[in-house]
Amino acid sequence: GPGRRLLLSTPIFYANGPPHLGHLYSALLADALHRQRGLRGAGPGRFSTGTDEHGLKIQQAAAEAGTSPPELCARVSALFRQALTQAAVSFTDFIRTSEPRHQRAVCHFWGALQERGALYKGSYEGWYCTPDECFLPESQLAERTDSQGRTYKVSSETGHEVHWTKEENYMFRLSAFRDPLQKWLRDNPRAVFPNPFYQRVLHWLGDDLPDLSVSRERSRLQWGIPVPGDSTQTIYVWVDALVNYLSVVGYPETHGEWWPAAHHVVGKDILKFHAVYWPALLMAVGLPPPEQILVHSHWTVRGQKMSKSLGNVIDPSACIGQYTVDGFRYFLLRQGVPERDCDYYDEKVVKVLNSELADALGGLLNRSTALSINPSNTYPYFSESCFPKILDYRETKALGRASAEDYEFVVSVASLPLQVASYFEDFQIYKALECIALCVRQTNGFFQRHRPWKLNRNHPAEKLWLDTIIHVTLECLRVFGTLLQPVIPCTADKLLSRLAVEPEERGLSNLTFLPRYNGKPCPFEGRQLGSDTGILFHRLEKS
Ligand code: ME8
Repeated sequence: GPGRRLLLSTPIFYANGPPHLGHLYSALLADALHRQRGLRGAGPGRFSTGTDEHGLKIQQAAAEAGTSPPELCARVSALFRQALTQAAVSFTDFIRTSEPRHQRAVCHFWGALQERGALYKGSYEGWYCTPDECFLPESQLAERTDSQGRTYKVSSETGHEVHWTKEENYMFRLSAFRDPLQKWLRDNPRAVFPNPFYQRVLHWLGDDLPDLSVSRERSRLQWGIPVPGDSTQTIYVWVDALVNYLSVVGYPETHGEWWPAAHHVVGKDILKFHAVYWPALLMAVGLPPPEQILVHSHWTVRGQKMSKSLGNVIDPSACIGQYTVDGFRYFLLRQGVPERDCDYYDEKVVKVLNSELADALGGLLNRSTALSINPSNTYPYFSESCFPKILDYRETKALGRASAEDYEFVVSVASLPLQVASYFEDFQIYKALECIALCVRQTNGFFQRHRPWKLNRNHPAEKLWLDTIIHVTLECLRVFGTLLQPVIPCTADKLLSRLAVEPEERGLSNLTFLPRYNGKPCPFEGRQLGSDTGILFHRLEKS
């Protein structure tokens, strides 16, 4: 409802390497949701992102780079901040897990776990996967053979090698939370979204849920937060990282204003951490689980997994240089489908952007605002005599000049705002964009089939119809521009400014399409249009 607070988050990204396409995709999904909420006037919202800076992975990356972990983290964290800012990701909070405010929150959280009896000290033995920073049960391992014929074990999910490891650890009583987790999910069928991921989590909870090792021996892992009161142990990086969602809202002091109104956007690779461990940890300290976990799949590049060794890692900054900020945002959100993996290749970007942004949307704006058909450069008047309101337009013989096809088209654009809102609600931004693209095509069809450039402005009856055609087209463009703001903020601004739509008229909650068709006044009629007649989106060269 209105006035509701909400915290939207991205994962915090490992500070062991520069940002890539996948990181940006997560951030863009969250950004589009956050911007859309703001435009809806949905209430105070925060949008957090940041970097995950502790753990063996970072320690090793620093050693490889011949530097110290703090130095590496400062450098990589700045790269993330820069990449996200460049991509117009409108985060309100950026957290680094090496910050004192976060360390304080983690220590407090640990204390709360201990106080409530959720931790015990145990000796732990098992297959440990360093790159994934977790112990894995036999059921999640696979055997591999290297070129020398040596067999070794890997995580079947990530393919990373595991080693038999034995150590004294603090253990978290995760097993005690199997029933509460199942109940939480049953009571909240949208807690993990989209549904296939919800099913996956339920399936996991059908199996045994062993206790979780939540600390590492300090001798093996120095780069991390020491266990309060036991300096021989370091807090497990995932406990440390997950608590970031509380430290951004000021845990342990001011989180109450925000928690549990949190929506976490995460990749499917870290679903278990967010949908099993995190809610259990929260329950263990007496806090409710987050409201929603929004899960997306992965991008591959020309059919292959992105990896440093394949040299196919896509650098967001280079793509933005090539396709512009809005171009790249549009492509990723238009083509990325949360439920399944998506494949990236440059030819596809060029094709989508040229056809949908440059030709269809840009072309429509260009043609409908051309001075040759609208010499006064004003928002023209709608004439009811040309386009009278008819509900049963399929039955009735057209009274004005509009055809049954035109009525169908107007009805479909009129339903667009609600449709788009519901797709955003369902984390299907690609579908929202697909609907908008379809309506843009229909509007082009409408404009084209009436050949307004053939109408004579000096002939009174033809002028009414000409102005009505342009009015309807500009109304469509106004709706598209308003709805596209969360995805392509800069292009939408250009479009809306060209249509003389004032900043306070750009909200989503009071968006009405073609009010004159419904007998309501249209505040835009007669208004002088914007003066920037530049190209909305430049066509890209085939790469
Ligand atoms: O896992 N396609 O950080 P991380 C789409 N620090 N998204 C991708 C992707 C791809 N190919 N590759 C990565 C971590 N991502 C932890 C998170 S949160 C408390 C701690 C995205 O740097 C996706 O969202 O490995 C994935 O979950 C995230 O980046 C992992 O980033």
